[in-house]
Amino acid sequence: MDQDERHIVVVAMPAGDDPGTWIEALRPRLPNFDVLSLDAATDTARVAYVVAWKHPRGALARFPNLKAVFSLGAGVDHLLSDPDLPVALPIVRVVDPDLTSRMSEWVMLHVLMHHRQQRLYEWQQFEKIWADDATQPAAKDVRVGIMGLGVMGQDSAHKLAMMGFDVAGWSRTPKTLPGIETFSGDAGLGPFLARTQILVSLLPLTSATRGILDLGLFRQLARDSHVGGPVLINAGRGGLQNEADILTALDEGLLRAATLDVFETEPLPQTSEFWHHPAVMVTPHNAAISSPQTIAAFIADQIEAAEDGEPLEHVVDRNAEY
Ligand code: NDP
Ligand code: OXD
Repeated sequence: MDQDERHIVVVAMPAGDDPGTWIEALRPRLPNFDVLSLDAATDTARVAYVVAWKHPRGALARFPNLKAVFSLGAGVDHLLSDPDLPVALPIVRVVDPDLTSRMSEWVMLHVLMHHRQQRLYEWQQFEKIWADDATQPAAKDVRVGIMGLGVMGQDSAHKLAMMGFDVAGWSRTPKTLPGIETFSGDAGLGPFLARTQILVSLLPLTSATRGILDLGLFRQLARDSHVGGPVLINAGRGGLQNEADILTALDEGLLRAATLDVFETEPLPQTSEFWHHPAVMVTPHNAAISSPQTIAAFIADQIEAAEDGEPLEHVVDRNAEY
C-alpha cells in the first residue's frame, strides 16, 4: 500500500504524558498501520482509530474518518466526558482476563484485610502486644456486597464466594449467578445494602452512579459487623464517592473503615485527610493495571478483525454510559 494511503492509529494521552510505551507496544502488532502520537498525526484524514486515555478535550473531533476509539482501560468515563466526541463513534473498552484477575486480587486482599483486622495486628506488632481476637467469625458469617456485577464484579464475587464469604451483588439489570445473592435496580438497592457488612464498589462512573456513595447510602448498610461497623472498599471511580460524606461517616461511626483506590481528584491532593486517617487505606488507582503489551495485543487484534469486516467487541452502550 502507498505510504499516503496507510491508515493511522493515534495514541492520545493527556498533554505532557509520553505515549511512547503504547506506541512501541502497538507498532509491531499493527505493521500495516502508522501508529503515531496525537501531535504527529497531522494528516488527519488518514486517522482511522484512536487509542485514548484522558485525551485533551476536543482532540478527536478533528479526525473526519475515525472508525472507532479504544479506551486504554475498562472505564470509559474519560472518553464520554468529552462533549466533542463524535456521537456515532463506537467506543471499545478493555475486557481482559489479566486486568480482571488483578482487580479480584486487590478486592480479595482488602476484604481479607478488613475481615482479619490486619491493621490491628500491624499496630499490635509495633506495640509488642500479644493478643488475639476471640470473636473472629468465619468467612461464611461475613456478608460482602458488590456494587456492579459486570466483568470485574462477577469475577470478584465468585472468588470471594470460593473463599467462603456470604456474597451478594447489585447491578442495573437482573442477574442470576450461582452461589451469589443478586439484587438490581433502585428497588434492589435498599435490601442489598441492608444485608451488606463489607461494601465493594466496582461500578462505572455514569450520570446514574455519580456520587452514589454518600451518607444516605452508608446509613442503610448493616451495622452488625464484627469489626464494629460497615466497611467501604471502592475501586470503581472517585466520582462515585462523596469524600466529605466518607469522612463524616467515619467520624460518626456510620463507617468503620475504608479502602479507597480512586478519588474525586487524582493524584490525591497532599491536603486530603485520607492520607493520615487511621481508618482509611489509600492505594494509588492501581487496583488493576495490565501491562501495555497485554492491552496492546487486545486492541491490535480488534483493529485487525474490524479491518477484516468483523464486528468490534466490548463496544460501550452510549445511552447507558458504560
Ligand atoms: P462492566 O461494564 O462490565 O460492569 C459494570 C457493572 O455496573 C454492571 O454490572 C452494571 O449493571 C453495573 N451498573 C452500571 N450502572 C449501574 C447502575 N446505575 N445501577 C446499578 N448497577 C449499575 O464494567 P467492569 O466490571 O469491566 O468495570 C467496572 C469499573 O471498574 C470500570 O468502569 C472502571 O471505572 C473501574 N475500574 C477501575 C480500575 C482500577 O484500577 N481502580 C481498573 C479497571 C476498572 P448491568 O450488569 O445490569 O449492566
Ligand atoms: C480502568 C482503570 O478503567 O485503570 O481500566 O481505571
